[in-house]
Amino acid sequence: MSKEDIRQMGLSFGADVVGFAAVEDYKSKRAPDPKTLLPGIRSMIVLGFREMNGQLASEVGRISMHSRIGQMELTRNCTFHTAKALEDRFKVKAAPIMPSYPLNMAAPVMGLVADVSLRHAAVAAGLGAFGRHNLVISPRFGTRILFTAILTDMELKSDPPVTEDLCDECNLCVEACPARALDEEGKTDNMKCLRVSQPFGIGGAIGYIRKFTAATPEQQKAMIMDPQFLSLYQASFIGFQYECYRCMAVCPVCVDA
Ligand code: B12
Repeated sequence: MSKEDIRQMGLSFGADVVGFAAVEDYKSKRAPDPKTLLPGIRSMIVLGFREMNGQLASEVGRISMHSRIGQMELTRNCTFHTAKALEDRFKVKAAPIMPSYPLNMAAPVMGLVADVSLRHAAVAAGLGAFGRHNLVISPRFGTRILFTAILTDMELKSDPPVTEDLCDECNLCVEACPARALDEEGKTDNMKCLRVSQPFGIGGAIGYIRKFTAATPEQQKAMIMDPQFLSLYQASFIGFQYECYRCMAVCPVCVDA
């Protein structure tokens, strides 16, 4: 089975781009050593899925989120089916890594460092390069791309890296960030980003529970009908729900629409 056959398999299940990284070329300072995740790991197959232009054109978080939910389903199905097809046909080990959760919620990482840093995996697999917004820019889809991966014991050589500097340092992402989370170069201020991008995330839930437990029974009655609580309830079954996509949306690299 050649890399080209595997690439075609990923594309046929719905990926827009597929790249390969030998495990030695994957370098994330903070994510764990991949050998602790899959014994005998030799390579990573990285899949990229373009984000919808309509999703990013809307200023309404819910409209963007409709697309993102579809996108998450596509990425999960495609990554799982590609991994399963590899195991079924070639007697190899293939462990799919989904786009976001589950994450290690224990301290000190508390959901902020994934088991596999998909941006570093994408860079190692020649699918893009980091930009000023600390996101990976693809030569084909710009910043409008999400990644998943498959860890495997197959021996696959890395695809050639993107050596071109794709970020034109226009600073639009920094200026457009409503949380000012990108002011410091090379670092995203996670807490600032989270407060704006996930108002109904875990931080919002903890704050609400604290307020609720300190409230009087009368106040509690009102709090159960509060839109903030109803949104938290909705997020509890939708999963991570982003209200902000600005750093992706304003990046002009490779955007035709
Ligand atoms: C936790 C998480 C978050 C957290 C923390 C982000 C963070 N700083 O790591 C929060 C909630 C804040 C977040 C926000 C967003 N996220 Co997020 N997130 C993740 C997740 C689940 C884990 C990231 C992780 O492990 N980080 C810890 C490690 C990687 O950090 P690190 O080694 O220290 O590297 C950091 C810096 O050192 C720096 N860096 C490292 N090397 C280099 C090299 C250069 C040259 C430069 C400039 C910088 C740089 O960039 C990193 C980020 O700060 C990944 C999925 C995954 N499994 O990877 C998605 C992921 C990174 N998120 C993604 C996206 C799209 C977003 C948002 C746009 C939200 C949205 N609406 O979707 C924002 C963007 C914020 C931003 N501009 O940084 C995409 C990025 C796709 C892409 N094209 O790069 C990912 C890969 C999800 C996916 N499946 O595609 N995210």
